[in-house]
Amino acid sequence: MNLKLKRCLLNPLLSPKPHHLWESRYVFNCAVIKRNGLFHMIYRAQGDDMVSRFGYAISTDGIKFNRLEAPVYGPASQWELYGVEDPRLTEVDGKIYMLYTAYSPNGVRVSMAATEDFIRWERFGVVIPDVNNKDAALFPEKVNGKYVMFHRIEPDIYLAFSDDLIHWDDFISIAGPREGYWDNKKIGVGAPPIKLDEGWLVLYHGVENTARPTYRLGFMLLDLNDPRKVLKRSEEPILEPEMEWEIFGGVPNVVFSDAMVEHEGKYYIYYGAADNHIALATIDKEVILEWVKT
Ligand code: BMA
Repeated sequence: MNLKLKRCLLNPLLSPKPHHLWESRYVFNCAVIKRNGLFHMIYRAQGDDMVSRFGYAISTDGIKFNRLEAPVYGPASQWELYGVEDPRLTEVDGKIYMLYTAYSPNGVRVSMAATEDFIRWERFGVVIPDVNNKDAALFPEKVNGKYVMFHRIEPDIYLAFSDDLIHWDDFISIAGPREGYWDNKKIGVGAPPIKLDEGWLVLYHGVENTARPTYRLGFMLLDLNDPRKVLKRSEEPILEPEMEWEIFGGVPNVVFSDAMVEHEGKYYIYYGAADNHIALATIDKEVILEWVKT
């Protein structure tokens, strides 16, 4: 079965803006959520100071985005001295939550914020202390009475569970690198999961252990009632660096996604290309449904 994503012909969708100091060098990994018929994108950007901040862009068709002049989110604590990275957005109980990586001389930590308008944010700070951790994404609803989050303690994808979204425990590794595969070094979750009748559809990235690590994308399917169980995992990558702007850039040979949105019978997968641009690739929902059923 061909699970390969199709690139949008207008790629890359967003690139750095030389006259915006905060996004003059790189724009890349982004979260996207569809709400009231609009696509809202929170994207990672770096300017001359190389500190990561988040910009906000909005679109009616998921392809042409308008961005704000100024970032909407930036470092605000000791944990964020080097910046805020790789946002992932999930609507839970009618509220929009963002999990992201706080980066500082003391390491990387999973942090959380919430918003109603993508511009004003309520900050909760670090939610998983004590351990270097990133690639976090919230499930859109409770599973068996608990909130659930993906996170990554190298090299595996983990889950954590919570009663209140603030205190997290029961860390458990659910999947790791596969020897002899394109994801043999480390893996991390991509977008927040999408609920299907057959299970949770999860986009993830895998890193290959080569001199210059290559980042590619794949799918997993997790059990609906017990997401600790991996039911399926794509054998081949669904997207890998092939275009010039995916192979060359801030960090070469990287496709890295934080966002998957259902739209008009397709999944729209937004990704950072070579840590330099934002691009879009899609797959028909029917193809996914066929894959999960076989
Ligand atoms: C990861 C993250 C991503 C980045 C990727 C490739 O560790 O920091 O933000 O896209 O590396 O450089």
